[in-house]
Formats: sequence, C-alpha cells, structure tokens
Amino acid sequence: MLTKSLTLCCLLALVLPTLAEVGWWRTAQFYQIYPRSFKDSDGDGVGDLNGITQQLAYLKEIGTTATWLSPIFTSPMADFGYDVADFYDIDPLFGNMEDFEKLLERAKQLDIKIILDFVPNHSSDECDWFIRSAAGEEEYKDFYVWHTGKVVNGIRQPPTNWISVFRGSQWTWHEGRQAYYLHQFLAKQPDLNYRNPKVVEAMKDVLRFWLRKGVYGFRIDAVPHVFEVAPDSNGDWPDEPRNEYVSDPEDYSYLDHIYTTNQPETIDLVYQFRQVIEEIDQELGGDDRVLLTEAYAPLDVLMQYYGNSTHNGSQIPFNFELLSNINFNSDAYHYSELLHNWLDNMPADKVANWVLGNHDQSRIGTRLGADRIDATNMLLLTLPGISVNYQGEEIGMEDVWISWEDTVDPQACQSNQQEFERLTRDPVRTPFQWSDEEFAGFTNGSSTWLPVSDKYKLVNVKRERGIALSHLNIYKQLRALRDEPTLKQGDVTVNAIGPNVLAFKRSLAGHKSYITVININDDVESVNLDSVFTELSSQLSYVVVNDKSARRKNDVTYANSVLLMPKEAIVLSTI
Ligand SMILES: *[C@@H]1O[C@H](CO)[C@@H](O)[C@H](O)[C@H]1NC(C)=O
Ligand SMILES: *[C@@H]1O[C@H](CO)[C@@H](O)[C@H](O)[C@H]1NC(C)=O
Ligand SMILES: *[C@@H]1O[C@H](CO)[C@@H](O)[C@H](O)[C@H]1NC(C)=O
Ligand SMILES: CC(=O)N[C@H]1CO[C@H](CO)[C@@H](O)[C@@H]1O
Repeated sequence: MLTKSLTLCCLLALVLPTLAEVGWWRTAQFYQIYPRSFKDSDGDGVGDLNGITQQLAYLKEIGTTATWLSPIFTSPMADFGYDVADFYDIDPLFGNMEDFEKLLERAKQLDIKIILDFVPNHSSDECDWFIRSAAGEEEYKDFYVWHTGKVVNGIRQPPTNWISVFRGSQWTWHEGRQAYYLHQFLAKQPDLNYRNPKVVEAMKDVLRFWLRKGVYGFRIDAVPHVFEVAPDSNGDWPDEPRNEYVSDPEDYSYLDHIYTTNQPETIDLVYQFRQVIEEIDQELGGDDRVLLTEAYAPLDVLMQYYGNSTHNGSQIPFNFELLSNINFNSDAYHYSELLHNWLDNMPADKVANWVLGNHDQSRIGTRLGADRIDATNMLLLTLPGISVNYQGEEIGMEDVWISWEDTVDPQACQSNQQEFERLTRDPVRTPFQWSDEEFAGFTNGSSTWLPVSDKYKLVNVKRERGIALSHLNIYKQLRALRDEPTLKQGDVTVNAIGPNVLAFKRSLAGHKSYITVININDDVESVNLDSVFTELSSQLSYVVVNDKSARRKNDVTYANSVLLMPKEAIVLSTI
C-alpha cells in the first residue's frame, strides 16, 4: 500500500508555554468577512459596518480569533471596493469612521482582532492622487505608470501588448495628460508606480494610519500584480509572449504574464511592509500585528514571502494548495500530496496556514459536494497552525446560481452571456444566511444586492444551532478541540490509506494523540491505523463525528479496524 508520511517537528513545543508569549496568531482562527454580504443594518440591501458590529458575538460563538474584512474604503465600487478612492476613509455605503471605531471597540470587548484588506495594486481613477498625477502635478506626476505610446504607420498605439485581467488592453489613453496609463485590472483602476519611492512611502503611511487606529494587521491583496518589469533605458517595456493555446486576443490568458506578475521586487515590498508592522509593534506595544498575503504564485516563490535569513516577511502567506488544486475527483493521495507540499517546503521556524475558501472561489459544498463540507472543515481545523475560513463555509453555504441579468461582478460583466458563468464570482458573494426569516435575516429592507440562496430555510445559523450534527455544530466542536495542547502545539503525520481514506495524526509528548480520518468517497472502508501510525493505543475513542457516521461521540473502536461509512469524517483520540 502506498503511503506517504511525515513528521513535522513543531517548534512551538520547544518554545514558551503560554499563547501570549508564543504569538496569538500562530494557532489562530481567521474569518473572512465580505462586508457587502454579512449583515445589513440600515435596510438598503447591502451589508455594512454596523451590521458587522451587531453580529460580532456570532464570530465569538464560533471561536474566531481575528477577522479580515474585504475593502471598506471610499470607492466608486467599479470593482466592489477593490478600487480605492481614499485610502484614509470609509465608504458611506458601509458607514463612517465613527462606525468603524465602534466596531473596533466592540471587537476589543470580545477579544476579536480586526484585520483590514489592503489593496496595493492600484487605486481608483477617482483617487485624488490619480487626479493630480493626470494633471501633471510635480509631486504626483510619477505616482502612476504613464507612457505616450508608440506610433506605428502614423497611428498611436499602446506601448505594449499587455492584456488586462478583465480583458482588453492594460493601457488607457488619458486626454488630459496626453498619455496612456497602465491598469492591470479595470480602466477605473490605474496601477500605482511602485518604482517611485514616494508611492511606497505613501502606502506605508496608509498602513501606519490604520494600525494606530487599532487594527491588528492587513491582508494584502493581489501581491503578484504590484510590480511590472522595470522599463529599459528609453523608458520602454517589452511585449509579453503569446500563449499558443488561447485564441481570443482580448482574453487575459492570451499572453504569458512574465513581465507583469511575480516580479522579484514584490517580495522585498512585503518585507518592507513587515518592517512597518514591527515599527508599530515597537511604538504601541501589545499583541503582535500581522500580515496576510494573497499571492497565486509557485510554491518556491510563496515560501519567500515568509522572509529570508535577514528579513521577516508575511507571517501568513496564504496557502492555496488545497483551494487551487483539489477537485471533485481528487483521491486521498492527492490530498496528502497537497498537505505535504506546504508542510515539507515551509521554512523550519514558520507556521502553516490552511485556506479553503474566499470571495473569489467557488464554495466547498459546490466544488467538492455538500457531503464533504464537514470533512474539509475537519482538515481546516485539525491541521497544525492557522485556519482561514470564508464567511458561510462554517454553515455549509453553497454557490447560488445567478442569471446574466442579475450578474454584477465586473469580471463577468466585461465578458458575455456565453462566458460569464465561468468568470463570475457573484455566486460565492450572496447574503449570509442568518435565519429562516425573509432574506435569510440578512436585511429588513425590501431587496438585496445579490439574490439570497433558495436553500436558506434549511441552511442558516439559527436552524443549525439546534441540530446536533449540523455543519455549524461540528465546526464549533472542532474549534473547541483546538484548545487541546496537542492540537495547538503537536506534530503532524499525514498519510493516505489507499485512494479513499486520508488520515493524519497530531501528537505531543505527555498528551493524548488525535487522529483525523476522512473517507473521501462512497465505499464503506475498513482501515488499520496501526499500519500507518506508531504509538497508538489499541483502542481509540470518537471525539468528533459527522452525520454520515454510525458511531457516536465517546464510542470506542480498535485502532487496527476502523470502519468508515461513505463520506464519514471523524476525529479519534488515544485513550
Ligand atoms: C430596518 O432596521 C433599521 C435599523 O433598526 C430601521 O432604522 C429601519 O426603519 C428598518 N426598516 C424597515 C423597513 O423595517
Ligand atoms: C533577503 O532579502 C533582502 C531584501 O529583499 C535581500 O536584499 C537579501 O539579498 C536577501 N537575502 C538572501 C540571503 O536571500
Ligand atoms: C523578525 O521578527 C521577530 C519577531 O517579531 C523579531 O524578534 C526579529 O528581530 C525579526 N527579525 C528581523 C531580521 O527583523
Ligand atoms: C488576484 C486579484 O485579482 N486580486 C485583486 C487585485 O485587484 C483586482 C481589481 O480590483 C481585484 O478584483 C482582485 O481581487
């Protein structure tokens, strides 16, 4: 039988005993809030800050340590807040600065840390910096990337062939400035020029401002897009090469993005942002502040985000191994390989993190099937390190089909009626399902910005609280288990036991071991855990079961013959 195994010596076990000293974030539960869809307090059909404040106790209920909010800054909302017009203020749709301060205050009472989404790749074209840059004001002239273009046969053309992530040229002509400006995303999202030190300093000031206000760090969006290749001595850039497999010249994947993504300078910028974090740690004291970085990049590049021998980087470079690679048909070997990819390649003194959803990716229940929701939450919460959950995954929300007419995501709207379903991110951004009341208790208004799932009467917080083995209650049990020293500090050994069963063992000297066992498919399986793990007791006790299980909590089983029903997912412990 093919098995892969690994023992990760967790440094935590060797270091200091209490969590505060170790760093709160090392075993934290992060929860991503998508503010437009979390809770609407004023009846306009769009979620807001007061809504979040009202529902913070729910985050406490499910054991959240810190929550990161998708952008809440002033924005014309061409890309739902990922186009920032004022990095120093709150968009009126979400509330105002006073509301934000109230949110921080309530979060502090509940001991939940607030993290903000920082969007460095560009600003809105309505940002004051861009307006001044377009007008050629000396201070701001080079805040963005400008070029007069090239003239071919007497016709002016953009300086390069680069294609926007949202289709079409990355260059838009600006009449006022008489030049093209660069935008990797929408024309309304001009790219900031990070080769100008004034821009880097301006962005660091933004970080300082919010840290001093009381946020505990940032999730940095779309890091790979921050830098383009440096221009040559004439101020020109090279064209990107063709991707032969794609024939639509407007499509982003028509080119290989070797000059516009994952440039080496990006890593250094993250190190510089981390220095700002540490500077504020020094200035204000208290608990550590953290950087979470979003980068879809090769594993060896991602590992550099953690830092190098002389520089600290992001404490949490998002681990998208599972999110990006697992599919409906993945077998246990594939799961095991992806877990190993991170654990085996991570620098020795760093902490792993696990991300299974976000506002850009199809939900687990839709991608892997609703009967695998508990299994993936088990992975998320019993593997070592940090868990990152996207709102709604804990109650098993699924993607909501949305018609072309109702589609609002710019990535989809820029395409057409044939393509939009492949591109739209609206299905994962629908209103949170609080109860079986109208609009799932999300709003008391008369409409919502995206439709509410028609499953909300069955899938909602209120109902799931009352069902013993609901997704929500299993999530809460798993969360409570994370307070065990073994789960906080223990080693991990990961194995596939044949193609259908994934198992991993957490162990810590002097404490019980915990074994997570997941039957990924629909056969009844009988597995011998002694064949892959050492030092198990001959009998094991059920600690968490899902609703596929024929056993109950506290039942016992022999380690050498654990019977698993189809899609059963359990946590066992040594006795
Ligand atoms: C919705 O709730 C808000 C805040 O409690 C209140 O001001 C508003 O009048 C309510 N709207 C409706 C239609 O009930
Ligand atoms: C670490 O990063 C810094 C800053 O980017 C860089 O100057 C230095 O060369 C790197 N060190 C190593 C050993 O890679
Ligand atoms: C890295 O961060 C740790 C913890 O904040 C700090 O003690 C250490 O001095 C930092 N190292 C560098 C090279 O900045
Ligand atoms: C990876 C990625 O696309 N990240 C963000 C960068 O900015 C765009 C445009 O605002 C966002 O849509 C993306 O989420």
